[in-house]
Amino acid sequence: MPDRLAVVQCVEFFAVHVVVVVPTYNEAGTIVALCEQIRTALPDADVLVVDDSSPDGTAGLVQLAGERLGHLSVLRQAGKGGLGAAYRAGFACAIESGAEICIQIDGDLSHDPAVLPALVANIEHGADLAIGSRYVPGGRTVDWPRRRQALSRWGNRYAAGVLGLAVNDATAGMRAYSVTALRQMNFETVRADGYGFQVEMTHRLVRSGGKIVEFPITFRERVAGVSKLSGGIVGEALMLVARLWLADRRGRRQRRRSGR
Ligand SMILES: Nc1nc2c(ncn2[C@@H]2O[C@H](COP(=O)(O)OP(=O)(O)OP(=O)(O)O)[C@@H](O)[C@H]2O)c(=O)[nH]1
Ligand SMILES: [Mg+2]
Repeated sequence: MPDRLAVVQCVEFFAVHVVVVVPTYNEAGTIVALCEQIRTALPDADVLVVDDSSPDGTAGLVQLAGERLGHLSVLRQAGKGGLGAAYRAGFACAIESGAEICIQIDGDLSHDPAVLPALVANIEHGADLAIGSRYVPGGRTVDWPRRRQALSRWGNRYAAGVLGLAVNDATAGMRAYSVTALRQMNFETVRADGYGFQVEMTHRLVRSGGKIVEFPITFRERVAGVSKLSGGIVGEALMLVARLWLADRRGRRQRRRSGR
C-alpha cells in the first residue's frame, strides 16, 4: 500500500525550482494559451516543451512565445517517439538544470494550469508524487465521449486492481514529482512509451515506498487538435500491466526464497 498523506489545500509561496514539462505533438492550436496560463499560475517556474518535430509548427510557436514570456524553452526531438520518451528526455533536461520538482501537463488544455500551485504545495508538504486525479471525490471528466470515459475508468481499475496500486487515477497525465523520488526510481529505465508510461511510473513509485497524494481535478476534452490515442498504445498498456504483475510475482518469490 502506498504511504498516504493528507491532501494540502492551501497554497503558499515557494522558493523551490519547479520545471513544468509539456510533451507535444501537433498542439499548435493550444500550446501558446497553455504556456500563458502556466506562467500566470506559476510565475517563477520554468516551462519546457518537449516537441517531436510536430509538422504543424508547435515548436516554432513555443519559441516565439518564449521570447515574450521568458523561462520557456523547447526541446526538439528528431521525430515522434512517444509520450514516455518525451517525458524521459524532459525530466533529464529539467534535472540537469537544477529542478527540485518536475511537473507534467498535457499540451491540449485538457488540464487546468490553475491547479498547478496546489500540486507543488503537496510536494512541498512531503509527497513524492502529487496526482491531479479524475477519480477521487471532487474530480471529474467533462465532454469526453462515453467510450473514452469507459476506457479510462476500466483501464485504471484494471491497472490498480491487478498491481494492487491503491491509486485511483494511475493513468493521469497531470502530476508533480519530487526530483529526489524521480532519481530514486530510476525514471530513465522506465520502458513504456504510450500512456503506459504513467502506470509504470506510478508502479515504480509505489514499490519504492514513495508517498502519493491525489488531488481532485476537472479534465476537459481537448479544444483543438486530434487525439494521439491508438490501439497500439492501449495494447502496450495492457501488456505492461501483465509484465509488471509478473515482475512483482518474481520479486515476491525471490524474497521468500531468501527469507526476506
Ligand atoms: N512529444 C510527444 N508528445 C506526445 C506524443 N504523443 C502524445 N503527446 C502529447 O501528450 C499529451 C497527451 O496526449 P493526448 O493525445 O492529448 O492524449 P489524451 O489526453 O489521452 O487524449 P485526447 O485528449 O483525446 O487527445 C499531449 O500534449 C500530446 O501532444 C508523442 O509521441 N511525443
Ligand atoms: Mg489530451
